[in-house]
Parts: sequence; structure tokens; C-alpha cells
Amino acid sequence: MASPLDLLRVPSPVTGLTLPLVMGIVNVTPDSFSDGGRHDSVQAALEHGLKLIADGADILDVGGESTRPGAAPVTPEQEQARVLPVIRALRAQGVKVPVSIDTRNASTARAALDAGADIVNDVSAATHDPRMLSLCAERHCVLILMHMKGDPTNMQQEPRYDDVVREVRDYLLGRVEAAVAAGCAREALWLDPGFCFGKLPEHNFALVRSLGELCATGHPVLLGVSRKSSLGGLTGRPVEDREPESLAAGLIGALKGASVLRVHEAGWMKRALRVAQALW
Ligand code: PMM
Repeated sequence: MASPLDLLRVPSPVTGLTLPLVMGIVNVTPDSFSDGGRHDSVQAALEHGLKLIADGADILDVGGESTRPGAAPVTPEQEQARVLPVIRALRAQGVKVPVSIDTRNASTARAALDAGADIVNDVSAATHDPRMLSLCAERHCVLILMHMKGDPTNMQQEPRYDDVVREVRDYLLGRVEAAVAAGCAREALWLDPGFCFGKLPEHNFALVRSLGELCATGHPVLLGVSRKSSLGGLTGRPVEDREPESLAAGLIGALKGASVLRVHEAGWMKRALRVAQALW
């Protein structure tokens, strides 16, 4: 299996530029904001993951806990009961692409890595569970550190920043140092500004506009804008009808230097990237 780190360095055969990887979302939850309940059986989640790969996804991100604003937390046991059979089924089907586990719980991350996952995607930047950093250090896996103000139960209650770009970057660099101190390899740490996690639309847009400042840290940057409310607010479209908005925002993120785009419609994003890169 190709390592996620190696994949990041593959230049486009078309332009010679490094293509952003497309991470396809497999939410095994009854309540995620855009696709909750659609893939919450093992079979449905497996079929969805296989479709994302057929559409060109470079990575699959499997999650069992909704992080939409106000979402109720699930126990690690409930979360594992949702995600582990899906990761095992993907590997049993011969899926070779890297699989990431979207979790804040070290016990879920450990079990998912044992089941065949390669990457840990932690929306709390490994602050929720004190065991997360040592686990990722021990397992030598890629760890995605995402910025969030507060937690999903309170993050949209009047978020305030003096300089959102600087504050998010400095926070993530602080988390990098904590991870390195715990034994993680610096190059295995990917950063994510956390679009719509404790931010108003103006904060989200400033972070994408200035994504280059996060990329300048030298860490791969992941951006997750797909179907998010700040995009819907621009066009008045409901969550089930935000693909053009998601593609436009994803392309801007790519042109600003994102290394990974986390999306619901992998095939559409791949096609849009192919065109943008040929024409840029
Ligand atoms: N967004 C969601 C969930 N997990 N992980 C990262 N790293 N970045 C994100 O932006 C992100 C995430 C919420 O979206 P979903 O409910 O559609 O999965």
C-alpha cells in the first residue's frame, strides 16, 4: 500500500504540479449534517466507500461521530461499533487506498489502526483525549490536527478572534510542538484550519483566502469545505444542494496550496481539479 506521505509528493502527469489529494467522506452516523443516516449500515457505508474510490478518491475518511454544531457526543464503544466493521469490510474487499479514521478518541483510533486504517483525523487536534498523541507516535501514523474553538456542543456560540489567520496558525503550530514532544514525526502532521468549526463565515473565508500562510508552515494542509453552512449562506442553498459551492471553494483551496481536500463527491472534485490544473 502506498504511504499517505509518499502520495503527497506525486506530481500531476499533466502539469508537473503536485495535485491535491481528494479525501472522500464516509460518515457512518445517523446525524451528520449533510449525509447523516444515509450510510449507517455496514453494507451502505462499504458501497459508498467503494463508489468514492471508483470515482477517484485518494483517501477515505471514515467517521462514527457527528461533529455538526450541537451534536451529542457518542461513547467510544458506540463509535467503534459503527466504524470498525466498515474499515474491516473495506480492507476485506481489497481496498488499497489509505483510510483515515475521523475520531477524537484514542481507543477508537487504536482499534481503527488495528483494523486497517493508516491516518488519524482528530478534529480536536488531539486535545480531547490525552492518549492520542502517544498513540500516533507509537504507531508512526499520519495525524491530522484540526483547529476548533470549543467543542461541537458550544463552538458556534459567538466565536470571536482578533486575527483569525494568525490565531489558527499559532494554535496549530502549538499542537505540532506538543505532538513532536510526544514523539510524533513532524512530517507526519497535517494541519487543518477547521472550516465552520467555531467560526463565523467571515472567519472561514479569511482562512481560505490566507491559506497560503498555513501552507508556509511546511506542513501538508487539509481543507474541508464540502457542503458547509458558510457556503450555503452565500447562495441560499440547502445542504443537499451545495455541490457547485463546494467545488468552487475546493478549487480556491487547491489554488491556495491545500494538499488534501475532504469532500462528499470525490468524482466531481477530481474532475474539477483536472480542469483547473490544466488551465491554471
Ligand atoms: N469536517 C467535518 C468532519 N470532520 N475533519 C477535518 N479534518 N476537517 C473538516 O473540515 C471536517 C472533519 C464535518 O463534516 P461532515 O459532517 O460532512 O463529515
